[in-house]
This record gives sequence, C-alpha cells and structure tokens, in this order.
Amino acid sequence: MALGIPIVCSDAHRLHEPGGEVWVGVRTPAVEVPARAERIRAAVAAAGATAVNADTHPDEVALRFHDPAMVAWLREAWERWQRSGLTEDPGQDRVVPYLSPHPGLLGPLPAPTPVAPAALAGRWCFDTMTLIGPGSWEAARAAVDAALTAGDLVAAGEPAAYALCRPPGHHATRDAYGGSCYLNNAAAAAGLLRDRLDDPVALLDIDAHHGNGAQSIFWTDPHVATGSVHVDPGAGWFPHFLGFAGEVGGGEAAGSNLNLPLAPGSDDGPWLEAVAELCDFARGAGARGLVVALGVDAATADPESPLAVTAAGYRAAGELLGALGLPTVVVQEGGYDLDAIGELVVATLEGIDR
Ligand code: SP5
Ligand code: ZN
Repeated sequence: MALGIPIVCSDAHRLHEPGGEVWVGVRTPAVEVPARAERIRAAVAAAGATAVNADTHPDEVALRFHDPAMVAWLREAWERWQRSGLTEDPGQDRVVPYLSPHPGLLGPLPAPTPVAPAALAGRWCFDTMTLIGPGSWEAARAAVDAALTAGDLVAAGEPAAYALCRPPGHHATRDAYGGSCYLNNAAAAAGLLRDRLDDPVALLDIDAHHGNGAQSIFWTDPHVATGSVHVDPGAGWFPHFLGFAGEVGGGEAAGSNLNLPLAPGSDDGPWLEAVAELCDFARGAGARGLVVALGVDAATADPESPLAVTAAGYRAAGELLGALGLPTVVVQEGGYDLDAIGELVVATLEGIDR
C-alpha cells in the first residue's frame, strides 16, 4: 500500500554545499551533503508518497525563535566573508569561526557584536563543523518553509506530514548555530502547531544526538514539551555539554523537558524503551499535537553515531509515535549512511502511517 503521509520538499536544499567540516582543526569531507535529501526523496517517492512543494512563509513565522542578529549574520555571512577577502587570503572558501566569546573570556561582561567576519562567525556558531557557503542561507530558510508547510497540512486536518528538511535544524538554538544546523526547523513547526492546534504540543527528538536546540528554545515554555533520546554525551559524544538526564526545563516549565541518554552500542531494545518513554511523557503532558525530529543516524551502520538501531527498530518507533494518535509533523534531522537513510525514513513513516 502506498505511503499515505505527504512529503514536503524544496529543491533549494541543493544550494547548500557545506564543502567540508573542520574537526579538530582538520578540514574533513562533509557528511551533511545534498545526496542525503536526494536519496531520501527517491525512497519516499518509491514508497508512493505524494510530494508537495514547500511554500514560502513570512519571516515573522519562520524566524520567530531566533535572535534577529544571528539571522542577519546567517543571511549576510557569505557575502561579508567574500567581501573581506578571506576567500583569497588565506583562501578559505567557506565561513568558519576562529574564536568564540567563551564564558571564561568574557566573565561578567556581555558579548559585544564584533565587526570582523571571522569573529562574527565565532559569535554565532558554537562549533567549527558548520560551514557557510554561497547558497547556505537560501537552503536553511527553505528548510524552515518545508517544516511550516508540513505544519500547515497537519493543521488543516492531514493526520501526519513529513518535511524533508535539509540542512537539519535540531542543534540550532535561539542565538547559536552548529552541528550542521542553522535554523531550527522542528521548533518552527512546533510553534505553528502550538498556535493552530490546542496547547500544549510535544516535540520528540529521536536523532542519535541530543536535541539541544528545542530544549534551549522551549526551556521555560510550558506549552511545548520537549524530549530526546540520544547517545550519552557523558560517554564522549556530541554535543558533549548538553543532553544529560538532569536537564528538566526551567521556571514554570520545570518538568517539561525529558532527556534519555543511552550508552554507546545500545540497540533496538533500549532505544525503543526510551522512545516508548518519550511517548508516555507526551501523553502525560497532555499533548494535542506532535513534532517528531527524525534523525536516522541512530542506525547501526551510521558513521556519526555508535547506536545500533535497525530499520525494524525505526519502524517500531514509528508505530509507537503513531499510536499517540496526534496530528504529527515529522521533520528530517540527521542520518549519514547514504545507502540506508532512504529505507530508514520510509520504515519510520510507514510505522507512523499504520
Ligand atoms: C543533525 C546532526 O545529526 N548533527 C550531528 C552533528 C554531530 N557531528 C559530530 C561530529 C563529531 C566529529 N565526527 C568526526 C567526523 C570527521 N569528519
Ligand atoms: Zn544527529
């Protein structure tokens, strides 16, 4: 039977060619490449999904969860980088930071906005792996449109919709980008559902890495319950500084964030127990709508994580999430094993669609 969940895409993702990632000072090949979205798109099309083009949404809706100064930087970064001559001397063809306003550097002083593009990159980017090139902004902005278009479909009565977002978004916070993410696509979808359906909504992140962006954006927001299952940052995994079980949300939203870190090597058993716990958490929060941040990098052969989830595991996760019976927007996050990601996404969506 054909996959009944519509898939929202934008060809603008192709404009974003990270061109590499700087890891421990070495420029290594990019893993967040255009072929990812092309492979997923081919697989969902083969599964019979109806494709919908992303509609442009106004900035007030698409960028509401981000600091306007960071957005201004993302929009202008490539142009300013080029104009400052850095592409010629020293010959860096992507925007990369070289220093950051480390809390230990600033002490009690606020971070001023620097003028040098290389310093601005460090002001807004929290790692060295998230490069900006000529079409990165257009692609990142279009990825938010894809998430919002999927949200529109669900708000209009579609039981579930899938946004094939690229670049991904779940590591982007209100005022920092990183982890191959620039704008938080899933947060935008959660904001739309929160406005158009009844409160509260749940945002559950099953990417192999902690969904630090939504955790941070909704930290004190009791209307969006956030949960994430991921490889334990305490065992040495990205994002290293966040994703621990003790992070539960703040202020009147205390208890509205749930982190479920797993040991490296965890397979379907513990991972699905954690997904079931996330579903119980969403039920307990009284969620009326659901956003799933779907990274398929927890899969066993993925080069970016040590989790060992199978395609059957992803299908079962889809069934658990679908059994919540909530209007659901699925947003693509990570997943880097090009030969597997199409099948993994289809398995998850078929599980939800059951
Ligand atoms: C969206 C998403 O899944 N972002 C994940 C970013 C995590 N990247 C961590 C990379 C750590 C270094 N890996 C070595 C790769 C060398 N190219
Ligand atoms: Zn990931």
